[in-house]
Amino acid sequence: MIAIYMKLGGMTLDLFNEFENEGEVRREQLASHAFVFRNFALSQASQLLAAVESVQQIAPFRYLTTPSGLRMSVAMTSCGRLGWMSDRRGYRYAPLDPHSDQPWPLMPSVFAELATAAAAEAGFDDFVPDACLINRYASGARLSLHQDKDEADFSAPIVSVSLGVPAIFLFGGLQRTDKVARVPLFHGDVVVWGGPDRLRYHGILPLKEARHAMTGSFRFNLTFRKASR
Ligand code: MD3
Ligand code: FE
Repeated sequence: MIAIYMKLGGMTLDLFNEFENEGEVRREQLASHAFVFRNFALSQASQLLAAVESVQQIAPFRYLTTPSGLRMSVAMTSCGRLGWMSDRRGYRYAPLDPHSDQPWPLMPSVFAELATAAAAEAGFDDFVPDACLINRYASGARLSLHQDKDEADFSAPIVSVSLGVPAIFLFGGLQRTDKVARVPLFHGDVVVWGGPDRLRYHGILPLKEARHAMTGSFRFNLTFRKASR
């Protein structure tokens, strides 16, 4: 195996790996309009991680505070026209990064193209995201059960890309108390959900201590949304 790694901002990038394209794309259906595409992003993983690195140079990862005043364990940043925000005043999308008072970094074309292709694979044509939230999980970081409902338009799907250390994703129903399924998400997996499944409760269990050759101890998740109409 030939692999060349480079350290950049604490993240290890895989510059050349002849087995990078290993793993065939497999489709798993979670619900009528929710799919996991295993390995869908695998061949692009090093380009995606390089793009994460360039976004975080301009808009660094930060720990947001929930409206109730709790610090989230997942570090976040955004790119695209709108970025997701949380503070004492609530959850919302905003065009400026509050850390710089500048627009969020442009959405890298490798991000936008992957999101559009994955949505089409799930039957959602012409998905053009205007917001990409980048979540960074260190060991122990978690996302408790929630719905994604800060967007102006629920008719567009959501696309999520998992990179690095695997995680267990909780897939629930339309009520918080509905039974949840546990679905492992691995490096290169892409999840697409929309239509009647758009408002399902979901979350991520605390990340296990582990290492991935391309991300070290981290898991990154890219979530693509259409936040405005
Ligand atoms: C929702 N992120 O940022 S996306 C979020 O892995 C968020 O960082 C998680 O939830 C993460 O808001 C999970 C994966 C996902 C997959 C399937 C779903 C979310 C889903 C199905 C229905 C609803
Ligand atoms: Fe979510």
